[in-house]
Amino acid sequence: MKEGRLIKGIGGFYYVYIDGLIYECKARGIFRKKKITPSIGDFVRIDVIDEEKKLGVLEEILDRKNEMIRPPVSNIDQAFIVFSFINPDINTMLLDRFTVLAESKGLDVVICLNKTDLVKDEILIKELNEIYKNSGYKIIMTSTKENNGLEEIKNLLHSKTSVFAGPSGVGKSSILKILTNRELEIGDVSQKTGRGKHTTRHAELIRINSDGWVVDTPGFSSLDLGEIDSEELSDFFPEFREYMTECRFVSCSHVNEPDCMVKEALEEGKIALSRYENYKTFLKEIKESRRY
Ligand SMILES: Nc1nc2c(ncn2[C@@H]2O[C@H](COP(=O)(O)OP(=O)(O)O)[C@@H](O)[C@H]2O)c(=O)[nH]1
Ligand SMILES: [Mg+2]
Ligand SMILES: [Zn+2]
Repeated sequence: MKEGRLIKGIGGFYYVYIDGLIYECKARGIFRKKKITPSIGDFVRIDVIDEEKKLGVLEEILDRKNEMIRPPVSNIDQAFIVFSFINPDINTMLLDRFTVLAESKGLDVVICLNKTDLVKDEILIKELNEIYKNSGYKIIMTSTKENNGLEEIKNLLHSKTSVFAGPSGVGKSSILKILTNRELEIGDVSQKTGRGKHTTRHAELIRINSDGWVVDTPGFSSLDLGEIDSEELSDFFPEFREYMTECRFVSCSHVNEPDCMVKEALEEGKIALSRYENYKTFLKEIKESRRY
């Protein structure tokens, strides 16, 4: 048996990368019985049937460190959360949903704001840069049209599996196309809605920098905070962490309680208002969805 990484699945075949070679594999029936669907990103063991033709049988899926559902990808280390400044317009509430979800899966987060070439308003760039730097995130301003910031992204892709997530039309596939030299579906942005029309259909792990992997994902225009509990939500706002341990109540939700150090930090300008407001919105949403 050989160990490798599942990088693509199409029409019942699974493609497994082992030391620079790709084996086309069928899965054993046992997976269906156990209700496990192999997903890209899985570390797997295969039985090689034909070394010359590179054919094999998928025998075993190793334990997953984490998994994402849409599209299914497992064992992810890092999320690049990509938004564009305009066309489509940046939506910081949706951006913060992405950061919360990525935090909840234990991923390193890098925020990428694309289409700087379209921005006339330098203040907008500066403001967003400050908000997210202050939140503890790496933030990279990019343009695929002016080749801005792409090297910086590339330097962060070593020896990690990184997903590129964000709404459609923001330029995820365009960025990855330049970084990987691979044909990826680039969608036109609809003039009417400002959103991308095409989606990236087959998720696939693509090798980059000789030891990294990247995954393009289709865009999402909404995100459900589904599995996150109201008590743990504040853990997923990294800039709250140093203050929330000092709140008077251990169970402080940082909304109405007295002696809340998160609110104090907010008033002192140490926490960005937009981030705090989004926190409150998500908290309300989670509480309402659990009330039945
Ligand atoms: N002006 C500008 N347009 C871009 C940039 N990056 C991508 N686009 C365009 O935005 C549209 C959507 O790009 P695409 O990569 O398909 O976005 P995705 O849906 O996030 O994968 C395409 O028309 C791209 O040519 C950029 O940096 N500047
Ligand atoms: Mg795309
Ligand atoms: Zn508090």
